[in-house]
Amino acid sequence: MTNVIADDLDKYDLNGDGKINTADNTTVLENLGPLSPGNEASKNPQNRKTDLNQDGIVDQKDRDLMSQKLKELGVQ
Ligand SMILES: [Ca+2]
Ligand SMILES: [Ca+2]
Repeated sequence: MTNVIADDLDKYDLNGDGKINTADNTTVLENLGPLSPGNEASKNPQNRKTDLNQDGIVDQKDRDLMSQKLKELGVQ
């Protein structure tokens, strides 16, 4: 078992299942795109969470953050 600190879970557990794994990485991929007020996806809190660096768009930078965290946790 990996020890996941609460802060990490809060930030990286995008689907809310209590684990950080490839499913959360998939959630990032599914939500790629801008989170502008006019964007339907931005109305979903989970989609906003997917913007890990909070810059208003889900893109490669957020994918990198997720990959980095998965690597840190030893998740394949
Ligand atoms: Ca999860
Ligand atoms: Ca982002």
